[in-house]
Amino acid sequence: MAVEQRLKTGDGRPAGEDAAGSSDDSPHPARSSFALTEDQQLFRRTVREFAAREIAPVAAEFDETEQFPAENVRKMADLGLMGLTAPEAYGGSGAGAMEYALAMEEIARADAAHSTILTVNVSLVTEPLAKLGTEQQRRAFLPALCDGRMVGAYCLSEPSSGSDAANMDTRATREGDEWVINGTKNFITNGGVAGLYIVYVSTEPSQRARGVTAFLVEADRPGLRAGHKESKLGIRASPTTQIHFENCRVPREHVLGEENQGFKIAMSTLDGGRIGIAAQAVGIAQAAFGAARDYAKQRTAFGHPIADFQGLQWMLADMRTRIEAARLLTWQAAALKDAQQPHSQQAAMAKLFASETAMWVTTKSIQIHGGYGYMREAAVQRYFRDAKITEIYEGTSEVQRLVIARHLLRDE
Ligand code: COS
Repeated sequence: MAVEQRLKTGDGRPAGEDAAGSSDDSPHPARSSFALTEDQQLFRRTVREFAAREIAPVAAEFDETEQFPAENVRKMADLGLMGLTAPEAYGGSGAGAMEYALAMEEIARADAAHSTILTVNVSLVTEPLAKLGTEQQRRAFLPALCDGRMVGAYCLSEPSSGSDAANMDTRATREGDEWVINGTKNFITNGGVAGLYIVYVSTEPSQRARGVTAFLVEADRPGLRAGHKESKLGIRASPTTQIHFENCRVPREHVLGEENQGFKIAMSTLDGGRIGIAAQAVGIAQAAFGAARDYAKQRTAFGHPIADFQGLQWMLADMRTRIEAARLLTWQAAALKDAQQPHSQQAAMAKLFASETAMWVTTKSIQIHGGYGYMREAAVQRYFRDAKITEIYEGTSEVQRLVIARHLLRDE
């Protein structure tokens, strides 16, 4: 509650709104400084302390058992994180994308799986609901999504379509005032534990991307069924399942936004989500860097701490430099979003660079740990496994490059 209170009593200005000046070097200049405000520093410290106290000590155990950390999700909600960017009128904390990036980094630094549960709830569910939902839809779902009574899930991918998201087989047909959904969604984070699913469905198949509609579907609606939980390489405390729809009837009032505009909703939602994944990757990389630095200072070889050797020093220097660059790209994308400027390309750049940084840094961190880093009891092997997904979900690195290339060829 303390954080929520502080967020609400802050100056209320989204982080990007103090943006000033511009640089000829960037197609989308947002701000001239990335110094955090006092409120943001306090917020970051509070989330860091919370994550170190409540999440880090249990991260390995939840990874091992693959259990959903329900109690910690409620604690994140009590802190105002589950509804971090949702309006206060619906139980949210009313914060901006910058605070969201700070929170994602700190939670991911303690445990990436917790941050995955968080990012889906915030970016992929509460944000489009708050932005496009009717008053009735917001009142029905946002308070419970913000206070931890339920988590949300985002259903876009299918067994035969991931990167080519518009190529979906799940169909909805109109019957009177209802839509009837049939099909299967794949790799759904929070699957089986979510209370609300935002489901992207083809309603005009011949129109491809222009014939997709977004639906709000409650977990207990007849015809919706979660499949078996996937066993994954990393982020194992975050459940991933298929979601099956078998003649699942949904009232017309559960359409989110306009009919046949769902693909744009899905894509613009991912623009925000990719900032969250970038921040998550920075958090994982930061954790791996910290572990490597501490180990290098205490491990001796040839009569010295290994940190005395220049080869290691250069590795640590490169790790720190890449992390800092990834963080700044992430903050730039967040600041653009807060300033309500286009941020699709910058979010893609941030996710691309931060996820590849996380993979690179976690690999180097294991190298610095030597054989100890390869052992299951070493935290760094979990960071390495968790990092990989950031190059894949919410758009692979190849899709991020495609998005960036389309923008630079079209806009410049
Ligand atoms: N915001 C708003 N609208 C967008 C948009 C965005 N970021 N990106 C695309 N659109 C719109 C386009 O403007 C176009 O609208 P019109 O039909 O009015 O022209 C429509 O959406 C279709 O866009 P496009 O032609 O670019 O679609 P493509 O089928 O070529 O797909 C990619 C583009 C590959 C970028 C998209 O499918 C994608 O992001 N795939 C990855 C999906 C993903 O991240 N999956 C992970 C799921 S969560 S784990």
